[in-house]
Amino acid sequence: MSHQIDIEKIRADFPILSRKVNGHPLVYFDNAATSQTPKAVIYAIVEYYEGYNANIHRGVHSLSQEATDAYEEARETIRAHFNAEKKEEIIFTSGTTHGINLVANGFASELKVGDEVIVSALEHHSNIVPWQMLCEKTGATLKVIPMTESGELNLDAYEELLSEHTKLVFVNHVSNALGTVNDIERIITKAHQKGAAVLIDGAQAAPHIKADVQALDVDFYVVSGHKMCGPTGVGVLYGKEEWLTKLPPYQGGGEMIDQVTFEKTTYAGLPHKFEAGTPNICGGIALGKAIDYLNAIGFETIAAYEHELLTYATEQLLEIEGVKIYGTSKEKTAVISFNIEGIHPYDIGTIIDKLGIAVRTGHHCAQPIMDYYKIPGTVRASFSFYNTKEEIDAFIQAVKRAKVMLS
Ligand code: 7TS
Repeated sequence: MSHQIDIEKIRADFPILSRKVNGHPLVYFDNAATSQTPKAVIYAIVEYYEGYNANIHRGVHSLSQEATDAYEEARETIRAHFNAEKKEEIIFTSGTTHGINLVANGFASELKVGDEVIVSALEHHSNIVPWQMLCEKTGATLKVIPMTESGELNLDAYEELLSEHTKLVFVNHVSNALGTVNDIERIITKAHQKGAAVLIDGAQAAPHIKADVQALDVDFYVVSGHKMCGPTGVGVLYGKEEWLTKLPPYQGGGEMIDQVTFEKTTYAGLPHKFEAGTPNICGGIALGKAIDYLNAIGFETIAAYEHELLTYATEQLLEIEGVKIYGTSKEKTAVISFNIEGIHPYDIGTIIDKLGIAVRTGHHCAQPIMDYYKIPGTVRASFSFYNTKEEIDAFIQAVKRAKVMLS
């Protein structure tokens, strides 16, 4: 019983799931792009703007105090969720992209010509481009962990890339395009043996896997709120205190200072040093509620149910002639990237949208993966714990129809 999910109850928490699209019940299979939002999170946003909207950390008045308390309570919820040792190690960002850029910017003063940084072949562009920019700025060299046909990383090759020149390794926990769960424990351990720091992009893991940053001993872990049932425009950077203390601030402005004169400014302590300006206060509070919501269901329950959906959908899809699935790693989240022989993914996505089914098509901001498979893109169906087997049946019927129409 521990893995049973009360699907009716859960679906009732998500008002959007009962709407129609193009005259058909919405089947939302684009969860890897953005998850849907439960009432608990929607109401937290409404309650904030109706009840205590005010700027934080600066007002003596009651509203400001209430908003500050709620925001800091959310930071504590996030700390506990990721098992960070200290609240100061939790930096609110606008999302994963912001978190990665913040760290990449900080490392500009850490790197020099001859240093090496390692990325993987499975990354989203937001975990590639900031590091390329960093290498351009510093003269450091970017090395790439190769991938295999099944969409996994070749970690033996990774170990050969590591050397005393390696300063930083950045890899995603879960690939957005293929769903591969990477062996980040091994990646982190091996990097640390060479004295390199590790940033894990947890954007795609956060809705499915509860990461324990202390057990992982990871240096940086970044996530986006909008992929884990929270709102858009808010995310989290976890960083070990020693690193966050060492790295320079990313942006200058209000709230990140200790003293300002025209001669010299001293910076505030953590986490404020990295939180210049008025943050997404409501977003942070709502993200805390989203994390509470996910934990109330339980990550083991979520993973077991989503795995059932993945297995069911994979079996059904492979029965359609001409279907090829990309990413067949044993450890996978509920993502299926596929093509049908001779048909462009965009055409499938467009036709099934007419039947109410939302999937993403294209390169999924992971062009190197598409280049590896020599394809322009895929159709990507990504499932969440609020999806059902009946929705998968509707999706399979729609794909079959699209195939007939496009063949
Ligand atoms: N890293 C990974 C692994 C991602 O999947 C994404 C977004 C990002 C970083 C960037 O996150 P953001 O919130 O800062 O934009 N991935 C996707 C996707 O797969 N489809 O749409 C967005």
